[in-house]
Amino acid sequence: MKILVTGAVGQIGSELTLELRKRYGANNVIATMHRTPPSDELKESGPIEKVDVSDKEAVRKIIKKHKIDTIYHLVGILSAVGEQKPDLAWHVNMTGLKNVLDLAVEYKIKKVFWPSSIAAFGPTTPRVKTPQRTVLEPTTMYGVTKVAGELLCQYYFEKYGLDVRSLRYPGIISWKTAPGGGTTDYAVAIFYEAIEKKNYEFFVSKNTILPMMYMDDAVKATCDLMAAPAKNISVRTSYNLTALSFSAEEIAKEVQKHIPELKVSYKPDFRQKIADSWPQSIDDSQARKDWGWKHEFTLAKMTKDMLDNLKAECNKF
Ligand code: AKB
Repeated sequence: MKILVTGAVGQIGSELTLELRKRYGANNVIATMHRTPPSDELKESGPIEKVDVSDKEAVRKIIKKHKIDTIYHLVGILSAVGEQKPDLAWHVNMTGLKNVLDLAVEYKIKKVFWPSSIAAFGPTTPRVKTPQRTVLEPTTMYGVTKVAGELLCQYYFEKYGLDVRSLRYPGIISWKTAPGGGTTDYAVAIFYEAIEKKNYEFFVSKNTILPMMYMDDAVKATCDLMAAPAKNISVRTSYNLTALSFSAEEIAKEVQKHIPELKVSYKPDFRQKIADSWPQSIDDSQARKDWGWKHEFTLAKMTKDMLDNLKAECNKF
């Protein structure tokens, strides 16, 4: 197997790439990035290349050079940045995906993974236990690119038989690489600020509830989906996926069990409107039925693991 990972320096890419190198051999996983420099761990653990995914010929060169047969296309502009730079979000998210899908057909790539998000849903979607098949009327540019991307993936599967698989990730919480420009970022930022400043100001209200997941579970879900037999994959747009749902106040209280001095306040900004347009909880029973999805991390277990790892990182310096 020769795997190409685009966006390998991002929040999910930085951890998924290392897991893929562990599973399939370091030299078989080509990590690519555009402007952000790779971490030492990524650079030293296997091959890396620089590429702008909106440049189709540049992506083609890498596919040919490394005889790629599997692609994890993770590059994407997230919701908050997407609202500030909608043209950029459309360009990166849509042109990048279309290039990858076209090249995948041309070079007979065996499997493609592409992440969708809870951002594919909007204010007209049922917000509690959101079903797999439901109204998709997002009000962010990021969400628009996710719905269009999901339909494009399904189209390439139906028309060309391309084995493309996708997950609608909830907010992902992790300690290795901070997320960049999302609405769910507060659920990560609170951990950093709790350790460094003992003070955190949420940019959403305390009652804001969103679906979330720890990175270990997100990486496991991605690997499990990609390893599942094609006959089990009944959803070719994108699978609903979830682990936890909690309010901003609930995560603050959980962190305060470990750091009682932590003070929190709430000052909602433009991201509140985005959060309010997304579901509070997700029905992911189709993923659980089709390919055996099962999450492991509870809010308590995740909080402890996050704090242990972040504190250990801080002690290194
Ligand atoms: C964001 O907040 O934009 C992302 C997402 C839910 O897709 N974390």
